[in-house]
Amino acid sequence: MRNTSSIAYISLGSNIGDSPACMDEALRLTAAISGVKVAAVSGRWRTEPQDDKNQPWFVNQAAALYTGLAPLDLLKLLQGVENALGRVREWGRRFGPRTIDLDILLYERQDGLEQGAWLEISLPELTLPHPRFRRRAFVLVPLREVAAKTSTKLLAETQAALDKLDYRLEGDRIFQA
Ligand code: A4P
Ligand code: MG
Repeated sequence: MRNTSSIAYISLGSNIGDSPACMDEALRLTAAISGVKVAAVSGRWRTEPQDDKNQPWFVNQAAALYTGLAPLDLLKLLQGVENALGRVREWGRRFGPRTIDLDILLYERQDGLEQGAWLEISLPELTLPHPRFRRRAFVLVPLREVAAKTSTKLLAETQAALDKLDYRLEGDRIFQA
């Protein structure tokens, strides 16, 4: 599959209901998408809420996918997984609580000119690379774990981004003010 496909990195987050069960199910449904193979997953971290502080702590995880799907098709299918898991978007409240949030962080360019270069997209429904991930320890710490299994270049990138952040790890918890 690797030769005909790109690698995409996604972030999973949940802070309502049985978060580990939601994430198991989200990964199962993602792996069942035709044209997607889950290449690597991180461990699960308990993370301090960012942006909207007035909500429960999250469980966050990252995964690497091999996929031949175009980025917008992948996005739509991942939104289908969110909907299947009962994700209800609260009108007017961004960054708020959710059963499952699946974001695409990075999608490898397929032109083959530069190994490990990231596709740049700026559309209302899809921005790549994800515009906020480099300032979020809850994304970068799991992503670094996945990168250690898939890409030395991304491992260096995530470490460099984490070096600029004020955050703290305690067991499986990530604190970030
Ligand atoms: N969209 C644009 N670019 C992308 C992308 N790269 N991946 C669009 C996925 N979606 C993308 O997303 C809103 C719209 O973003 C979608 O219609 C999609 O077309 P959403 O999932 O409906 O809403 P959201 O999740 O509230 O917004 P968003 O922008 O995904 O929020 P974030 O940035 O994910 O923040 N704290 C901790 N500790 N852990 C968390 O997981 N998550 C958030 C949500 C806030 N604080 C958190 C966490
Ligand atoms: Mg989202």
